[in-house]
Amino acid sequence: MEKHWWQEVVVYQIYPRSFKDSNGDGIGDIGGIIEKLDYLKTLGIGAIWLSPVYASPNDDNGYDISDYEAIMSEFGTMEEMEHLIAEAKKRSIKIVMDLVVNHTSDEHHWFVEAKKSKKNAYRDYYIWSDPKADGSAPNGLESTFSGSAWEFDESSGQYYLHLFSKKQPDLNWSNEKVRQSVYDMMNFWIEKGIGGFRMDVIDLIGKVPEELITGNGPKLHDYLKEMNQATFGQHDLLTVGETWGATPEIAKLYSNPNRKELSMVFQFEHVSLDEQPQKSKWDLRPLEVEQLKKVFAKWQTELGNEGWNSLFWNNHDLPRIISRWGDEKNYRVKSGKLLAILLHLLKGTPYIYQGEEIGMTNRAVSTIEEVDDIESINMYQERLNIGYEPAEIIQAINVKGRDNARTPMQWEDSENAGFTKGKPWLFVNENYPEINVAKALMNKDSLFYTYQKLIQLRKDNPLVVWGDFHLLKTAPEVFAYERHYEGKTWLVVANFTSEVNIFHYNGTIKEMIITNGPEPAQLKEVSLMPWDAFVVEVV
Ligand code: TEU
Ligand code: CA
Repeated sequence: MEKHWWQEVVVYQIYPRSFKDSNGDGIGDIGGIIEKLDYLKTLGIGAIWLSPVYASPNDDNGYDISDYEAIMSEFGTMEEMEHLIAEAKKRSIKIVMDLVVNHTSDEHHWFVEAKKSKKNAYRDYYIWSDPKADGSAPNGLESTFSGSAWEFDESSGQYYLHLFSKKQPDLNWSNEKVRQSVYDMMNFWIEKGIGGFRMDVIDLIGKVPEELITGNGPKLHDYLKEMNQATFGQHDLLTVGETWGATPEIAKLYSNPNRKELSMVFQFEHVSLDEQPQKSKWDLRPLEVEQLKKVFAKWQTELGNEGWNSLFWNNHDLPRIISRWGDEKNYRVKSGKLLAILLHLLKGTPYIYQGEEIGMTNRAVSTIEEVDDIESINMYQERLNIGYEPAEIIQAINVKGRDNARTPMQWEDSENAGFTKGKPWLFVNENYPEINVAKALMNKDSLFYTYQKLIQLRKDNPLVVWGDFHLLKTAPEVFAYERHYEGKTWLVVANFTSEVNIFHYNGTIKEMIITNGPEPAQLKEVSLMPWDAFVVEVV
């Protein structure tokens, strides 16, 4: 298998609105990112996935794009964007752009035109349908952000499709002109020297709404092959598809190098394990570590040489992992280190979400007025209408709501965590005097340095990138596996609980690689304290 740079790096995701404000308006911006490039260089990452920075009315914080070739004025200018790409490059960091092409904003000029009349040249850029005989929506498709996925347009008497908010009309990918327009736009960015694309809900572009098919439609992979040929195929770019519905079989369709589609996909099977099956993300159940092991092992082994994994705990849509599956109260740093070690020793490209490297946590709200995220706000209204208690809904938002990940980055213990000199657009987590970058950098035992060391291990040891994975049979809450490469074996042991466990292994320690505390003298019988994690080379 041919080797690529994107298999060897660690990627850092920036949510620009919340990263660093450079001009005091309370909103993170490109200038702020440039200021912090040296920090990211110190961490050791090789690429930044930048959540959308394009012109947008911000109905969904930039995931509703009104001009793909312009920068959101709150974030800066195209010159600054080019400057960011250049400054990152000086530090050997590539910029991976978010590509949101399942839908545009309703304020994109394509949609403004399309709405004008049924005969408009852009009408067919979107998905329109006549009402049913009684005037109701064409069918029962639902929006991820609650309610029907169809919105009635008075002036033309037709409905348009929006799988997200009604300000995010879905593009019609069966229209060749839509596809060509998207490819032209992608080439515009490739020419600017970017490192790749993270493709927002890319599994939806092959939808067949009249058959109620949204994900994994029949033409999906034809479109991706065509896109590859027309855009990034000739350049060695990182392309990662966001694919909520992927199984390992499906992931191979996207990422098998022979098929010339994408580098890899984000799969979400592991992050759905604390949700009740067949229900929504808001309906919770406890995580079983046994299941987590099973899911990771499946993905680690089944892709083989016919695909590539992406590895992540967090992103801008998910709650903070330490609050979710670690022990925030009693073992914040230690459980954070375990989660980092466990994930970064797996095979695939790891992604760090801003603030994860210092162990940022969820921030609870008490009322819906404190919430910014459209998904949470719409769900609140929907559940109120069907009789849920407000307190119950707020509880679900505090556990799973997207704002948990979007509170401003905590840089220092000065006011507003050093994120802004103005009024932050979203509340700063009150724990910033304790949890912040400045403090982490001063403490050699901080979580930050565990992440830094894990990134360095990946650079220094081909085993971390290329080694095979083998899950070990252990106590249910002990997650242990081996990596094998060219005659070497590394053993990874993680006690994924606040309880004590015993671990047995047939082999001897050759070298200590990394630990969050314990340095076992032998492996025959190891007493694992809460959240102990270590990696050793064994013989
Ligand atoms: O997310 C896709 C998506 O389906 C999410 O809304 C997800 O279902 C939900 O947050 C579960 O936690 C992508 C982007 O990552 C998200 O930020 C956008 O809102 C969405 O697409 C629409 O562009
Ligand atoms: Ca700003």
